[in-house]
Amino acid sequence: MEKEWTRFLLPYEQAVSELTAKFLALKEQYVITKKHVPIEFVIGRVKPVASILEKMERRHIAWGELAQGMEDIAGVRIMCQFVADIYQLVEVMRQRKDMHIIEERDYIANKKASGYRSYHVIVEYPVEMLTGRKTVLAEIQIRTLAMNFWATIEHSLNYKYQGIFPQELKQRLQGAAEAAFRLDQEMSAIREEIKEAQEAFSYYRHNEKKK
Ligand code: 0O2
Repeated sequence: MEKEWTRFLLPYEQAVSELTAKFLALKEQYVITKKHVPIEFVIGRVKPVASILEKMERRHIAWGELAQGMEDIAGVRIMCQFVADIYQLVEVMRQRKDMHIIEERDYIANKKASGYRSYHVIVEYPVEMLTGRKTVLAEIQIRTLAMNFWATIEHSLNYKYQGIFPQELKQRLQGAAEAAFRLDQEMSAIREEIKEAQEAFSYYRHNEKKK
């Protein structure tokens, strides 16, 4: 059985490492433009077998339906500074020819009941295997640093409470999610002000030189 899992997960391992490398390469391309870099860091993982089995049971997914029925066996997470960076990256992904978006879930515009915010993009991604091309599904989660901070804490608490949070903790987490989102909004507003100030300053310098 262990061997079967290893064989099944191999293309997913490859997809995660290729996608992670591609988003890091994209970051490098932004870096050399000397403009704002919309990617802070990138991580990837293949879902552990125990989590796959748990989700198969919860969602009633049969072994034969696994490849199509579970979209997040290959998972990549991209962290950004600003909310606008997330939408910029989604637009970049829409233009790419090496991955095909089949679904987008905007949990920023439509936050989850838990308070969770993030942008999920499900892609079909082809990997070249010894036996030929195999297309797998991968979930790309794009979030700000503040959203990631919240999700990481909530995820570990979820593990501790097995998804059944005491009411007070649930409310505090929802409150913390809103605080994280206000921080994102505040940082975006400050960024816009800085941009405006910089533009005004370079306009002033330009006109001063002409005098
Ligand atoms: P892990 O360890 O990240 O793999 P479901 O998986 O049934 O909850 P669905 O519809 O398959 O949901 O996919 P969805 O909701 O688009 O995204 C699932 C993944 O998003 C989760 O994977 C988490 O990574 C993240 N996520 C979704 N909702 C929450 C939430 O309320 N809190 C946190 N912290 N993360 C969330 P896994 O499998 O739960 O975990």
